[in-house]
Amino acid sequence: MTTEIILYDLACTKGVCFSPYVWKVRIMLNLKRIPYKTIFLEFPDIEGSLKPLVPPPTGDNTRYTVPAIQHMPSNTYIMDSAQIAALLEATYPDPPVQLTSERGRTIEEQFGSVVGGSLGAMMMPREMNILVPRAQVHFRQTREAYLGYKLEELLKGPEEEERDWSEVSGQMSALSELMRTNRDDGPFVLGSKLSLTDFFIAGSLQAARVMDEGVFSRVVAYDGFKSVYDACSPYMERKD
Ligand SMILES: N[C@@H](CCC(=O)N[C@@H](CS)C(=O)NCC(=O)O)C(=O)O
Repeated sequence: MTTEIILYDLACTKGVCFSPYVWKVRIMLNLKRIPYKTIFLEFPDIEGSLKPLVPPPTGDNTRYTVPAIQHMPSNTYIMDSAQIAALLEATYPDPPVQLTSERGRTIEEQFGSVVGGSLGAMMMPREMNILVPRAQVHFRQTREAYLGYKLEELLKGPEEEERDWSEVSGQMSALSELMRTNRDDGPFVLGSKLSLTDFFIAGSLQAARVMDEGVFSRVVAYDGFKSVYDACSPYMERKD
């Protein structure tokens, strides 16, 4: 089969996709059976590799980021998961994926607020562990610049982490319930309809799984998360 898409992904020492944003696109490619090849980029190589290829970041996006794709038939290069998803949906409409929805937006916002707090902080030092040394240097410099303190300060002992998990349990349960609103129609957040929100949630869980199986197990203990992850699993078999 002729390659239709080149997918620029984020490298890690395990040689598999772990970025939730790239997973959004990769699940679409796997689901729609679009022939693609992956180019994994280390963090410090993203800007240098993409700058000559894709239009500069606009609006809220100020950085060069993965995912980016080359759509070979039209020789189009684009960056940003939402824009890529829109191109894929317009070009390969079968099977259909709902790109946006009111419920999806609410879920992504609430998920963002949990991950933006203690859970995200918990993952950052774990992410360092799956990067090659020069990517670790880049990760540390960029993250410490916006955090304003050393990454080591995020490292917590098991008891403190336990406390963080119990602090977010109310939010996680509420989010899980929200994801199961349409449970009678099917396993996805919109019931039987697949949407980009499912792919972002499943991709985020897969990211956690690559970094720390224990964190993954804690999140799939919530029904809503498990339902979406399991339903997307057939489209996550190809990881590279
Ligand atoms: N809004 C972007 C965000 C993508 C994003 O943040 N990607 C991260 C990897 S998970 C990245 O490329 N970061 C580059 C860096 O931190 O230098 C999208 O949805 O595509």
